[in-house]
Amino acid sequence: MWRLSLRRIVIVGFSILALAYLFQLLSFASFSNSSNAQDARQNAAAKRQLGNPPQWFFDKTSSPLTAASDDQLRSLAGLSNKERFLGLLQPILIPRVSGTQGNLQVQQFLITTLQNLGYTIELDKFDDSPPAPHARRTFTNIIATLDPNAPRRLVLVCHYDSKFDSRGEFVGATDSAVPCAMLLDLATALRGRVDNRSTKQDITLQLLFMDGEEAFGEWSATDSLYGARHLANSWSRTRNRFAPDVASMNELSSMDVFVLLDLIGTTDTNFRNFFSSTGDLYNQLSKDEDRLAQLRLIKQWGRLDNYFDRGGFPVGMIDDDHRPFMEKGVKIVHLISYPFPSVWHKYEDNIANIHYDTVDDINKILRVFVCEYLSCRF
Ligand code: 1BN
Ligand code: ZN
Repeated sequence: MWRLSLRRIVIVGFSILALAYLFQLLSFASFSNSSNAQDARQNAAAKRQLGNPPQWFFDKTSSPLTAASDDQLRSLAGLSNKERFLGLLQPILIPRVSGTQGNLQVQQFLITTLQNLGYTIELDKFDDSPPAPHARRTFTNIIATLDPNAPRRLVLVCHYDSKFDSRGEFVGATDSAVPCAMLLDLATALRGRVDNRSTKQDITLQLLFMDGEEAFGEWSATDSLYGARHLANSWSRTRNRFAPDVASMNELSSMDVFVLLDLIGTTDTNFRNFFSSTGDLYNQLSKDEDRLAQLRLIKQWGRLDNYFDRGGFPVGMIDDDHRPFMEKGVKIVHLISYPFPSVWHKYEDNIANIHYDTVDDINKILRVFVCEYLSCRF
């Protein structure tokens, strides 16, 4: 009698458990079905509202970061070459005020170097008038794209003009000859690893060399950011070439993120997170710094802290070439040293105050970040 009821209890118990499991499976399936169906309905509504953008436009919402392995970090760090970097910096390190012969000379150097690296070049040329007594002049933004047939772009940016000074001697090493040389160095070091679009996504590398960032007199809305204002306006008015039938999409829709480098190269280089919308990317840069430091692949010479401040919360914004793009909805990472280097807008912002080991550390961090974003070949 006792044995029988025990068997019954066991059978009934198992049956209850099996039923409960079955019920859970069924309810989960119907829940995920209904949430999938809900997602699909919402996506379809968003698509209709935007005029049916292509899939790559929706893929942009998640950053395609794949962590590099330790061996990959070693291999990327090993691509540094001091002579190569200085060879790329030296031709830029001359007075190059917009509309002058020096500016034209640097333009030609950038274009030739990038063409030799396999980039497709577009020039955004326009005339504008700085305040008197400065004459009306031509400004030229240089757009270099690795694979012009890829619809999405990881965009790295510097300004190649230098600030006007009455002596005609200011060379702006940190502002922004070094950042521009860093972009050329990155393109050289990663040649053959990011030949064309990423293997995982429809995404490529685009480098922007902006003209007319500097004010000729006092920094103001009309006397500054000549190139950035023109290019952001022009791209916001141009239908996206990868979605020509979608009225809501313009050339800016192809930018995953606009990463601006400025005021880099002295020992007092420090970055901060200015934008919560790109906090994940800033954190990745900061993680890359940590991993390179742990593997002793960067020097962090004489520093008590990291290059990438871990303060957590974003601090107020600094006006720069990103603003016209940001105001049109482009996501921004602003890699500008803050506080500004002590040589900022002084004649001492020259090669004597550039610290190669600092620049090289940041070159390595950027190389790793770009490879993680674009899934480099190794
Ligand atoms: C950066 C380098 N800037 C100029 N040269 C931008 C800037 C704008 C810096 C306003 C300080 C104030
Ligand atoms: Zn400046």
